[in-house]
Amino acid sequence: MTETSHKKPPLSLKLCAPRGFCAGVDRAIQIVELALEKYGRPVYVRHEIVHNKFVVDSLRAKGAVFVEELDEIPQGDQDRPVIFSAHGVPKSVPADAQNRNMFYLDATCPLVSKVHKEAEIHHRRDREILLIGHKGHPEVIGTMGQLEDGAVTLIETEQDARSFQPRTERQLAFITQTTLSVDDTDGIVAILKDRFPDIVAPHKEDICYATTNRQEAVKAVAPQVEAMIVVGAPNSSNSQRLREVAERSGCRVSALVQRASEIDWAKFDGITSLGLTAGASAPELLVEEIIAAFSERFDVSVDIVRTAEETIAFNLPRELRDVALSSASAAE
Ligand code: 0CM
Ligand code: SF4
Repeated sequence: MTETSHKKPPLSLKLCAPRGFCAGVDRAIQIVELALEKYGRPVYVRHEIVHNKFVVDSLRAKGAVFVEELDEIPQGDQDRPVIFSAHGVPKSVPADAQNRNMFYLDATCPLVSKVHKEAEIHHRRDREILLIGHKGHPEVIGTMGQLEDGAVTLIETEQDARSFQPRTERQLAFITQTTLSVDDTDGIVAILKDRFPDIVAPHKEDICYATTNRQEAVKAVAPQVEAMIVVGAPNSSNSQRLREVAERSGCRVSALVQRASEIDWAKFDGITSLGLTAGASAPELLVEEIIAAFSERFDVSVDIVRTAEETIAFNLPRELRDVALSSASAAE
């Protein structure tokens, strides 16, 4: 065999930054880890703590038990802690936990809780509330569940915004899911504002900083590359949106993969440039795994394309601060 036949084709890999874990995911995972450290195993978690199988499997191996509803927790374990996922829960869930005398920790992202509070304020001010979001997503179920059934109308599409008829004479207000497409949401909001100029908007965007920053980074990279890989799970809303943004920004191939083993190599045959990012719930380890898999087939050169700096961090729940402090000082 000649030397040239061994040569791998060159690949310019543009790594989006920011990518991967956000402050809310970091906090949620820490809550499970610290709860295991403080209370021992098992610790129950209602719903995937974040939408990532690798994260969930790692925590399961440490003693976390994942359930979808509180009534799946066996009678004998009702004294064990239960943690609510980063996506938030309807008001009925903590109420149910209290009725069962369960000890719970809330890992709802503070930026999701902020939207819950907006819903309550609008309701108190007697406004009719619209929620822009995706039906059936746990965050949407949680946000709608802050108020009684029927108090919030879900708007999923521009068509919904066009056909929506207020049910009351009350002033309108809208809130949104935190992980939406910035562009799609702008389109829906423009229609609502056009039809209802007095509609009350969030003071500060409900789409979170992490969602916005990761979409911006993909927009910067996508026009420079033939293909984009987003590391993330199919049930991760923010990861799905990144894949769409890449596709709409002109990438010929735009794939969402959980692990390197899911890559459909035929799609990447002959490419010379690739963009790579990760949803807010995808660990950096999995990004490294993808780079290693490409490096086996291509002569990869990596450039980082940074469009924002992120410094935000959230406080842990009071109950876990002591154990957080002692594990931090043990690590020093
Ligand atoms: O909301 P989404 O489906 O994007 O959740 P995720 O677990 O993938 O990301 C973090 C969050 C939240 C809320
Ligand atoms: Fe919070 Fe945004 Fe991260 Fe969701 S994606 S956990 S809302 S910071």
